[in-house]
Amino acid sequence: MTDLTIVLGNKNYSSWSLRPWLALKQTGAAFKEIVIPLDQSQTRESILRHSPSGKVPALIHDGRTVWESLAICEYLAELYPAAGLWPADRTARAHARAVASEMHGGFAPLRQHLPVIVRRQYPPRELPADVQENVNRMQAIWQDCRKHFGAGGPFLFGSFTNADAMYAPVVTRFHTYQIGLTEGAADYVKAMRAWPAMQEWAEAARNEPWIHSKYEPD
Ligand SMILES: N[C@@H](CCC(=O)N[C@@H](CS)C(=O)NCC(=O)O)C(=O)O
Repeated sequence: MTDLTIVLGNKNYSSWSLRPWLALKQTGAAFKEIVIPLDQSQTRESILRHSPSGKVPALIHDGRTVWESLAICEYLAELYPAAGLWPADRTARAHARAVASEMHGGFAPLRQHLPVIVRRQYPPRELPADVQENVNRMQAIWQDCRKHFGAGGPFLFGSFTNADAMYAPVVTRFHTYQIGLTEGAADYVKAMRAWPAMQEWAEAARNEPWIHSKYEPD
């Protein structure tokens, strides 16, 4: 039997952990989880026991370690080709990889200004211009993917792929901060939040004991 363990930050706050965890769920494989609470005195030491970068997530498969969320998603796509973690069509696949990389390397203003807090919802507020620009670009990406490649289902490329996994923490942020969205983007957020794996993650986040005042001040 395949020996798979994913090392994660706590689910309420760890945006990067959600991505490969969703991809792993999509493979249908059995796996173990190690959850390390973020921002505690022993966090770094605990993560370094599993991940050479000192960051989560990391995947441990048959004794080898893969770190960096996008690298883990790529690895899972290779390990489980039947899971369809990248679209089968080459053009769609190139597009999916581009939007996944754009997410992995970009959108710093949004990531800084709107931290992931899965279990909370806050009243809408005005966004700084650079954050609003990120929101607009993300909605444009989603609309473009849905229009050209999304006919087969509710996700960016029809069925669930690594591109959806990469944007999943944005979906939770848009919900948490009640960001005003176009109809198409709102539909996508709804479909993603209804996805059983997303619901399972949200439920686990709700039940976590750790509360960091840095993220949840009230
Ligand atoms: N580029 C990395 C980012 C990973 C990352 O920043 N993870 C955060 C948690 S969401 C972390 O490990 N923080 C712990 C720390 O910095 O001590 C990836 O894609 O996996």
